Amino acid sequence: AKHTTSLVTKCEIGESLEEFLTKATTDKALIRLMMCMGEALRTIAFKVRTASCGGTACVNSFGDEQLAVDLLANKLLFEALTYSHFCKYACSEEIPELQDMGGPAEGGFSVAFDPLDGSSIVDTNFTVGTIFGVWPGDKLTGVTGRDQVAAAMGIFGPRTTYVLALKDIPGTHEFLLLDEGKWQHVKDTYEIGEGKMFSPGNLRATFDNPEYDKLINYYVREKYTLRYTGGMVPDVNQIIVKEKGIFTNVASPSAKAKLRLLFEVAPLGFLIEKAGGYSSDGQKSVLDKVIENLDDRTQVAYGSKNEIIRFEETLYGSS
Ligand code: AFP
Repeated sequence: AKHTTSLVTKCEIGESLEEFLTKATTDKALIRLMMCMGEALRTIAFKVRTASCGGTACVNSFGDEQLAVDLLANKLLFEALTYSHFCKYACSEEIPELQDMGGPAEGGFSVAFDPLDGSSIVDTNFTVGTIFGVWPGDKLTGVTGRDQVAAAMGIFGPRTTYVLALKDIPGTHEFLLLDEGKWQHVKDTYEIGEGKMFSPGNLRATFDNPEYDKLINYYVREKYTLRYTGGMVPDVNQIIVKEKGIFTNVASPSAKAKLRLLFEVAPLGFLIEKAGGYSSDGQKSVLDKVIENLDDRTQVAYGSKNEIIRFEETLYGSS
């Protein structure tokens, strides 16, 4: 069952992205930034769709240049943020260093992004995506995921969608890219219920992490359905769309944590928790972890309340 609030009742399914954002927040700078990122996602979707793949890279032309699609996505996102005029610092997973985008610190934002997550599965034509988180002001370290004012992912699958959440309103909201280039509001998620579906990342860690091995065996024994693509964006998005399930990426001594807190884990944590789900690094919500360094890595799980309780108890419980 869905619950609505007065703000959300005003947001009608079928409306455009701009109509939605205008009703959702009074922050004009944030609206502009989210619209500009939408423009970049639209272009990235086209570039992914028309890339030619061979050897080790998928390339597409941009002006006179031939660029690998992940580098192209990186460039397009930096351009969109400059054009928004409200981005102070931006930082990409490709080069984890702060770039001054020229926007104001006061009233502006700093943005961290993974331009094309799953770049190793572009050639196989699996779904890939862009992830970004928006923080107020000029700080991307010494902050937590909970400080984000917005987070989003662009999903380049059979359909292109822009899935976003804003601090000001509940829910995680999905927009579909139409043929004419507009984003149309198609779905809201407010609750993640229970359901036996699992996405086990970094499975090699079960070799020397007996607790993770125990957790995976539980899913198998209980006949959970396996749904895992190896792309974090589609794997996490399915929890939001199906409103059930669990995604895990657990570390071990020989298979260290690989996912980045700033560029991937915190923005997706914001989307999941706004959708009514839960997140954990094994002990606490990933949104409560202080981002010490731009390149911090962490293990993570996203899912329903009971799945996250089971995850924490199996990994770190006393019994
Ligand atoms: P690439 O961008 O190198 O393809 O990595 C994708 C990713 O970071 C994330 O999207 C997946 O959840 C994770 O890697 C998959 O890791 P496993 O190989 O351990 O499943």
